[in-house]
Amino acid sequence: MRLSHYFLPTLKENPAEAQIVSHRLMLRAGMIKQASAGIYTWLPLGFRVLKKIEQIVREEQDASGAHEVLMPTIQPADLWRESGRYEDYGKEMLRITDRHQRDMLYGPTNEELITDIFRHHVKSYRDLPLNLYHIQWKFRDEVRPRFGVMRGREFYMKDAYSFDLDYAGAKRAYNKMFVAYLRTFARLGLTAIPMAADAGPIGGDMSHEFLILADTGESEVFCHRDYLEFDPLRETVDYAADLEPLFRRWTSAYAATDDKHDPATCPVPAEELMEGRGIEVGHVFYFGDKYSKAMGATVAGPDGAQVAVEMGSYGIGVSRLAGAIIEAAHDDAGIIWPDSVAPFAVGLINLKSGDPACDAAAGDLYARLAAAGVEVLYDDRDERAGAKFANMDLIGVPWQLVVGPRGLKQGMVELKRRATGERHELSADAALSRLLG
Ligand code: 5CA
Repeated sequence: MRLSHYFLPTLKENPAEAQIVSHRLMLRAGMIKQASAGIYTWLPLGFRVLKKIEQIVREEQDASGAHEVLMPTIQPADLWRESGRYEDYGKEMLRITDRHQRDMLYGPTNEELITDIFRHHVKSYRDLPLNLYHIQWKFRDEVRPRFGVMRGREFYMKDAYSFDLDYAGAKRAYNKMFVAYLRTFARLGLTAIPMAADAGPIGGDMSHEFLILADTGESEVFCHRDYLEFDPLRETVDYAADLEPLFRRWTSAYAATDDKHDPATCPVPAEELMEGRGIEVGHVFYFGDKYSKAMGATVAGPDGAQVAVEMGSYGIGVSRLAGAIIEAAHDDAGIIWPDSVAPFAVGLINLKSGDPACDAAAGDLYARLAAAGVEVLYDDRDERAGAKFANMDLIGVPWQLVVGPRGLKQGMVELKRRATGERHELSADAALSRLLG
């Protein structure tokens, strides 16, 4: 992508309305634009990141055996009357009346809709286990939308719903999602800590939230240092195997949010306890037959008797993750994207656009990287070098490849790693093989 042809409306000044660093940087880097409180447009750079996050989430859901569907954003109120949540959900639910005076709503979550799909199509235990997920916009009319995409009113969520015949099956489904979550967050460059949690308006008997540590997190967390050493990507996972040992291992160390933490009973000695703030990026729930019973989602069991299925639901805040990753990875100059979600892999800077030698060398590098399938943002604008460097640092592209007249005379270009600031002067060919290798 040539920057001269792109739409990257960066801001020089810090926007006054942004209280936390991720919100500030997302606005400054031209990733998002507020449409109304807690409702955002994703501009081209932000949209690229959102899609990358979504794709990693999708790959790990697929690997765990879940099947993707796409449910609508607008749901009929009657389904929620069946579960009893239509009144309970309160003011967070955006209620809509259509032209026929039918009560509709913009879905804040999809337990009812998916249970309706299930009861319509699945009649026998032989069709279980089943896990269906989708990645869709949700609306919750939050009292205090804030922190940009971190607590929005409209937000993008992956939610999965599992159906099993009995508790043992439901726990297997829960474990699969649990492991898939740890892998997902690790691939996004995050250390996510699973913590036993309350089920809130989703309801149920077992629940874990996944938090990443960041100073601007909304909850206070306490956990054993060991969590920082865990590496969910170290081993490959066989989803057909019993994952209970893995689940136990990952929940064996102490972790608690402030509502559950009691210094008097905490088993971890002070020197091994980490105390900080956390951002909730995922939440998993097991709630048994709460919805299946209320909505008549039963299957014929092996003995022919009707059984209300055991369910769980599993959410990941896809749009929140864009902000959360920035909270975890930035410096004074801007964002530092992990390679896995970076909007571009390489930022190519031409220090003297219009100079025939620079244009030819940068143009050649651009073409060769593009031919190799590398996503490059080529700053070919007629701008000062300082402005180009600052811009590339701000938007956080992992590698910067700099072509300037002085270096070219020696046959050299410069390669800089955004995360470490490490720079190397090398030939264009050597730079290419570093980037392609
Ligand atoms: N039905 C269940 C699981 S599918 C559910 O809705 N769970 S949730 O309420 O915990 O939401 C799932 C995830 O969505 C949260 O972990 C969080 O990462 C994200 N999320 C929730 N509310 C917001 C919000 N207002 N803005 C951005 N992300 C949010």
